[in-house]
Amino acid sequence: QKKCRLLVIGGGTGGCSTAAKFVRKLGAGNVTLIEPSDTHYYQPMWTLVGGGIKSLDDSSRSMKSVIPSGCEWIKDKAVKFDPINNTVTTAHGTNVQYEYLVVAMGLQLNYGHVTGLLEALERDPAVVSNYWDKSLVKTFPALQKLQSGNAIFTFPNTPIKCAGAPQKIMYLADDFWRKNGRRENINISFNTALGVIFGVKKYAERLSEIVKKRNIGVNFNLNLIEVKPDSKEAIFAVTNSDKGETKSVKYDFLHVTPPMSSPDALRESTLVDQAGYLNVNKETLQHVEYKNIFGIGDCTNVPTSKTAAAVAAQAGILRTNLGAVIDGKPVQSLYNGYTSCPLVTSYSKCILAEFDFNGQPLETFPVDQGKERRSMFLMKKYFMPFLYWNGMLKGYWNGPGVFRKIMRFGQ
Ligand code: FAD
Ligand code: UQ1
Repeated sequence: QKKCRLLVIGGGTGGCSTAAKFVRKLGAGNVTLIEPSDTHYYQPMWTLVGGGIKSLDDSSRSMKSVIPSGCEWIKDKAVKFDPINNTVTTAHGTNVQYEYLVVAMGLQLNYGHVTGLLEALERDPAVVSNYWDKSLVKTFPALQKLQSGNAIFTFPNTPIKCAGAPQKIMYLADDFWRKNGRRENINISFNTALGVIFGVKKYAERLSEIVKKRNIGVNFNLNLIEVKPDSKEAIFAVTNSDKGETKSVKYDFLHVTPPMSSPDALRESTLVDQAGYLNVNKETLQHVEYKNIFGIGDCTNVPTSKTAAAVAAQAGILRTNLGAVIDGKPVQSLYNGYTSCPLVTSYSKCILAEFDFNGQPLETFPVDQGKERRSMFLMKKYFMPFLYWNGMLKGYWNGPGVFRKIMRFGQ
């Protein structure tokens, strides 16, 4: 049995930022973090790794180096939550008792929910996925190898992290194959379980123009359910048909975005809503039932697009509100749903989507960010990683809200 004032579950984007902020508030020795991995990845870089612009190494640091000093790290998995007795149990049987708990467990990738997919990822070099370090390293070699045929990119029927990523890699692939003179021999299609190309109207309109101009086929309401590497077939369920219709497509290249869910250990706890996500107040990030528990990032039921940019904005809200609870004051800082998705559209351009809970654009810069811009690409490639490692993980970055207010002053 261990005891601490604040316990953080998960050493990803949200967990490290939170731990850094609260080691400063509570002092060394008062914050404990549970995280099983040795490596911390800057996942937003994975689109660029898939495109061969950066390496997997560029996106990683040792977990030890990103957990703030003064924070105790238990290198283990949380498996049981007992919010009545304020205790979390790990896989190796350690019980940790806390005064305050922050849950930042991210999303679980369910590759196994698509029949044959794990096997295909293992033995077919043409089946790749940017969402998992193991399969991400296959993406660029497969882009280089493909000379002709059908290239398929999928989007599943569950919430996912970075909803733009399934198509960002498609735009990089399109640009890559054009530059290498092969594009005429390759058919590109985006097969998505959704009925729209992007959830925010402004950016969806721009992306629709782009796919049209680049001769990329978009097929809505198709959910990948099976991959057959022997016959090179991808089987999709037609989601708007009630007759159980399926559609089989031959692939020569297949980029899969897997179905995702809240992690099993969290889903099986009493802390979640019906869909299995941590049940928090979307504006204060405080658990709806247990006032000493807060949530941040992808594992919560906060109804905004799941990104590191959203986590940045949430980190500021969480710092204020959990800080208030610790000090015996009321919670009052309210999250507007800010999230951002840098939609990489080629090897030199990016549309920087930024929006709120209502899908209203909330753009930082005083220019039309719906346009493909080189400046935004450079920011994504060079500035964001710097900001992430040196600002965000150290607890100093709460998103660009302040800058937006300054730069758009008077508009
Ligand atoms: P994570 O950072 O995923 O961290 C969760 C942590 O919890 C992990 O370290 C995990 O090991 C740990 N954990 C899980 N289960 C347990 C357990 N039982 N016990 C203890 N620990 C546990 N965001 C952007 O803002 N911009 C982008 O351009 C962008 N592009 C992306 C592209 C790709 C390909 C991917 C995969 C993601 C992208 N994202 C992007 C999304 C971004 O990476 C996530 O939204 C962000 O990392 C979420 O932070 P988090 O703390 O909620 O979860
Ligand atoms: C952001 O804050 C963030 O988290 C560090 C990202 O994740 C990598 C982003 O992609 C973006 C776009 C932001 C927003 C920041 C600015 C300066 C617009």
